[in-house]
Amino acid sequence: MKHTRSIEAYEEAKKVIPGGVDSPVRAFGSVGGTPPFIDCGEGAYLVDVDGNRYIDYVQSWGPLIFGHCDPTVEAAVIETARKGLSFGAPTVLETELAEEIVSLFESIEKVRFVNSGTEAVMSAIRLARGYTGKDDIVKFKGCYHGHSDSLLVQAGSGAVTFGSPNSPGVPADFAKHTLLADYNDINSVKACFEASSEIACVVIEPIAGNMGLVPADEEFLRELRALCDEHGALLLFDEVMSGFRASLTGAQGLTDVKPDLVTLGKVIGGGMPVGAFGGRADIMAMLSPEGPVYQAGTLSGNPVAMAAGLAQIRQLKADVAIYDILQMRAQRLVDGLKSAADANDIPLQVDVRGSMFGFFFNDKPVKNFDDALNSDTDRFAKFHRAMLDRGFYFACSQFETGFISTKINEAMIDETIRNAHEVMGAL
Ligand code: KE4
Repeated sequence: MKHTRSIEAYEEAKKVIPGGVDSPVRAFGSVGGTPPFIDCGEGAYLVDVDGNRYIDYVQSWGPLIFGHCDPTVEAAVIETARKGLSFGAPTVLETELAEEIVSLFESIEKVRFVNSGTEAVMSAIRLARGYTGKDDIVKFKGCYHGHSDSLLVQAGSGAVTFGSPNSPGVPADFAKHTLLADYNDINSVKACFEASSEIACVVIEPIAGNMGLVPADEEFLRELRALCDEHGALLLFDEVMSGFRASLTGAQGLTDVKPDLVTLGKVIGGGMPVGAFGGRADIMAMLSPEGPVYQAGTLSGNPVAMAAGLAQIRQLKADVAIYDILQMRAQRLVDGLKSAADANDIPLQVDVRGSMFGFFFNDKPVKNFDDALNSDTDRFAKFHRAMLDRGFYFACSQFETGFISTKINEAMIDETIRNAHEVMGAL
């Protein structure tokens, strides 16, 4: 593959954009090499500025469940854009998308739209703090909830559960209100509740997708629910990634545990900038202008973005069997990767949840972030680069999740597996 134009584009970008990218993971820092600059998408494919075509297993990190340039989504965007791009005033499109979400998520009685997953989680946490009158929150090591200050924290030293900043610019006074627990470890959550009587909410990805794919154990979620009830803390499911990806009703559709608040994003925007937070009506009633908790946004509920999200959600609702097909294809892919690894004595852990898939170059099952960190990231980087050079675009980090879109068919998956066998042989 030739990458002349991407290399040039990257140099130009770095002159005016920090790191040449508008989101750090796109710089390929953990896999090396020049990130392909994309010219266009075509169904299952990405096409870069050098004309190289890739089967896209990232789909903009989850939003594009129908692949690129889906005709239904595209038509909705064009038709809506022709009526105006933004009004800063209410439109019925916002109500329509809110009604779709409320009708699907039992735990969401009311919902508000924002412009990103970060904004959704940041706002939901402020709402939880406002509703409970408490300042502390609990998050899990390895879970990512966007880049708002309270969530850019890491575990303090030793057994200390209180957070310390993991980025310059986050005041220690903010970070100390965030307590860290270990995913799938209820005792570490109990330790947080022993360390603080001021916990407003526990925020969790019920299917973690930002340390690689690591689902929460059902029993763990049940115990988490009980602990929150016991201590008067709210349970916030961050389903920005798993919502409409793990099932039509996200991770909630796969467990009987119901959260108090939910955040959504990605698929509900159809590729346009949309996030959302919602939950129990009594909690959402605290939000301005009804209640005292302030939250706002110039482009929140943007009509073009709403139209794109509606076009995706309505297609999904109209044909729920899509999820069985996506899950079967995800399973076909990871089973193929596993057989390729086994044939070359390479330890590989694989997992699937709906249209989400993950694989770790690791000889043990991955249940939390410490396990994930034991993965062979060098081997992952070699695999990623070799597959990219053969036209297969996987997430550019061991600590990310892959996705299947409706445009990725079995022949494409089998082609991917054939190439993986050759690549694994050279690892
Ligand atoms: P955004 O602000 O990036 O729209 O959403 C933040 C967010 C919140 N919650 C979860 C569970 C998420 O996965 C995300 C964002 N996901 C990453 C992909 N792992 C976005 C990719 C990027 O940072 O460029």
